Amino acid sequence: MDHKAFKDKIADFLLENQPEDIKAFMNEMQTLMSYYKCAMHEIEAKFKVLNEQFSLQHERNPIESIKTRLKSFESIKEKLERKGLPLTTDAIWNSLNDVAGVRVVCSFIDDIHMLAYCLISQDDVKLIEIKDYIKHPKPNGYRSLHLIVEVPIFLCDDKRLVRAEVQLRTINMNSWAKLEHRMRYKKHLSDEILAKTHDELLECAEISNQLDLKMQAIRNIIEK
Ligand code: 0O2
Repeated sequence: MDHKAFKDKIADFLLENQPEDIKAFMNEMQTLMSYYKCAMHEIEAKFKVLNEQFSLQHERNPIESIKTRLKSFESIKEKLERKGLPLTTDAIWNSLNDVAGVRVVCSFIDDIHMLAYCLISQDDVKLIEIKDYIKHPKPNGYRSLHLIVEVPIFLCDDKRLVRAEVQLRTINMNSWAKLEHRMRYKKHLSDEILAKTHDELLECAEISNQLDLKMQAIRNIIEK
């Protein structure tokens, strides 16, 4: 979405609501976003601990990088609209699981499943949903392991259970997804361009997967 379209969306939102409602909504949003931010940091810290422990035991780091992101207001609004839900903090809290996102990029495919298992085995982490786009890649070739998890965050006088989406991928899956995201994902491209690029991108995803499988096989030989 370009800058103008985004401004128009915000303007629509302001027109549809009374000033006092907007103020209350903005305050609630701020609180909600702070909960999501805390959950993201909790999960990031858990992965950092796992990486550290693994490097002590096995002298290598399974994690290449960890990125956290909060879903933008525009993207939250768009997703609620797509699901036919109102733009309220209740709808966000009850129906969106990916406002807080943590992306973990791993060296090898096996590390993805090992790290996912270590995370969801922790007794303060509740697994809500798994989408295994590695076992079942999307038709365009997209691969990643997605987990929706719920973690507690501890406030001064309260505790909240917050949901977040964790995406685990290899370096190769991440490179493909980043480029595909930049070029094609959610872009309003013509059917002709979509058809023309579909097979090429799928082929790139297959080549990238071959590379992951070969690297994993080499590592297995070395570690035996
Ligand atoms: P962005 O811009 O990355 O934040 P659901 O939550 O179940 O209602 P959703 O949101 O489609 O449905 O969930 P899914 O399938 O788990 O995908 C969520 C995220 O995975 C996306 O976030 C992307 O980050 C990534 N993703 C999924 N499919 C693709 C794909 O084909 N290509 C690329 N590059 N990334 C993909 P967002 O919020 O849609 O987008």
